[in-house]
Amino acid sequence: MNSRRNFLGGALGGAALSALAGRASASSTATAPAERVRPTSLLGLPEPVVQTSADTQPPLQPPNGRPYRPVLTLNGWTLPWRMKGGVKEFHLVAEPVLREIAPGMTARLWGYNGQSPGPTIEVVEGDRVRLFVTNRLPEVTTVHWHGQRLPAGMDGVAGLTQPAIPVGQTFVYEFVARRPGTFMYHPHADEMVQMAMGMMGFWVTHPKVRHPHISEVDRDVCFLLNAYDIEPGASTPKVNTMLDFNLWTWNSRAFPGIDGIHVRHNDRVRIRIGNLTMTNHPIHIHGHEFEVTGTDGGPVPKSARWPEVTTDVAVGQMRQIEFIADELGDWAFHCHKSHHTMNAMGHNVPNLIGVKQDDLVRDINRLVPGYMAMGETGMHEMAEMDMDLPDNTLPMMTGTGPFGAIGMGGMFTTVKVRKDQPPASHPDGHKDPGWYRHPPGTLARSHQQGESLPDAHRAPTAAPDSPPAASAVELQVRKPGHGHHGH
Ligand SMILES: [Cu+2]
Repeated sequence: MNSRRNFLGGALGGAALSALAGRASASSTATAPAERVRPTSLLGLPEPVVQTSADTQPPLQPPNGRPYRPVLTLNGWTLPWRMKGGVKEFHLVAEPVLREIAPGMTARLWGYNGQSPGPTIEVVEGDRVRLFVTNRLPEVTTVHWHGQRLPAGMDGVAGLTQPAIPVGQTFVYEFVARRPGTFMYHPHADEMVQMAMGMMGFWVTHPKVRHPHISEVDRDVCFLLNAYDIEPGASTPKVNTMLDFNLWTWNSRAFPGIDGIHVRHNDRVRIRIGNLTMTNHPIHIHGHEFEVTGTDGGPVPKSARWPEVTTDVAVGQMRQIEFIADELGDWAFHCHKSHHTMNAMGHNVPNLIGVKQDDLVRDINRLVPGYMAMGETGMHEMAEMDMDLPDNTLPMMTGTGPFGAIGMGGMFTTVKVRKDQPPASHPDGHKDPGWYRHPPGTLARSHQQGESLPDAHRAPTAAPDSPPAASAVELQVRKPGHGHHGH
């Protein structure tokens, strides 16, 4: 999963990135934050820090101010600040960015400081925060600080609470982070376009002192849910799409581009999730139960929590879930809408289960180049074959595990629980431990011939043994990727 480390060495390297953002050549180091000098008009402001890598960066240990235990942003990073006269000063730069969605596909998005989503902002309850926002987009923008208590004039709604930030200008927001919790930021100016292009970021306010409803955890991970509509072969999202998105991402990454969550056995794990897509996402974990311990409204009192294995994160909501990782293994963690664990080209494919196709697909391909049909027995075989795809296009189902094709894309990753995983504070605390080694006798296996087998019982009204004849199935030929179906 780490082949993308060479991303900046490739064709879409620093030159393309800086040409897009209009600045000097990017750092050749993909794993370290690259700092650059800005034009003189920005002198006196905290130097903006730019991240050029889509890798998960180590948590930012606070160098000053009130202490806290930092979060890990999945395939993201935390924005450093400057302390000035007791105020935490951050500098966000809204700008076009190149974002690798997964190895093999890079999107032209809008974001902040070199990435979409923008960097996570971490502060402590009671901190006075000053945020400089420089607009390097081709149109006006604002930043709305979703969920915060603040003076109305700092709320970032263009036209309502402030004039929009003109192209090339810098605005200053300042307020006290009054309550601890899980928040996000995004524009409130041309927001349909700007959020469809990827403008959003995470915000965590840590508690100042121990809070009765906020547990101390061993791991604290966060990411945003986002969705894009990028035609196969293209790289810029269509911004007018309301329903028919084809790329379902966490922090603008699709599996297998989403890093795993690697934890130590019996760690208390908190995962914070925010939804800035146009639909809800039931987030599901395998092997464990969790509780929702907070929302963007604040921490949930312990008496109001209940156990779940799936929680719906509706549009514009944030959920923080917590569990004890007490089951060893590699556990799937994903959105439970099955279309959301697929990449582009997953729609408008006719259902041909039970239809003998033989050479039909090859024949149709002579008439309709790029035609692809669901397999006669289902679609799993598509996860296992190498198909000819347009450039810059992810396979619909992808990812390989120790037992073969995983057949997942989109909003999917794994939580790996290991006895020997280093603690989160260790430099290798998040490193991928590799695939789980199942103890003998704990793995589903093939039933051997000669072993006794119980009789299979059927309900008395069981369906007939054979599916309807092929002639009864209407065959429709459609080129994938074109059509108007929602899902
Ligand atoms: Cu979903």
